[in-house]
Amino acid sequence: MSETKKTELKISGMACAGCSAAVERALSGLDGVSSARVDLGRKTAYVEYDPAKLTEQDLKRAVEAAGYKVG
Ligand SMILES: [Cu+2]
Repeated sequence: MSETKKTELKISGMACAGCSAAVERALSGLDGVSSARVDLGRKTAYVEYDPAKLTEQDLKRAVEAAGYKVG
């Protein structure tokens, strides 16, 4: 059984549902992410991931690679 860690990332640069969908896709596409949901109104991504495969830094990098900023 792999362990799951939950985290919230504050994301800036999202303006519409297309942006939040892009961030969700970027996070969901990572190996080790079991769930990624973005709340556009709160500008927050809720992510569940396997800490044996990924770090929070990897999540942050994926969001930035999609063109948005974390923090
Ligand atoms: Cu947009």
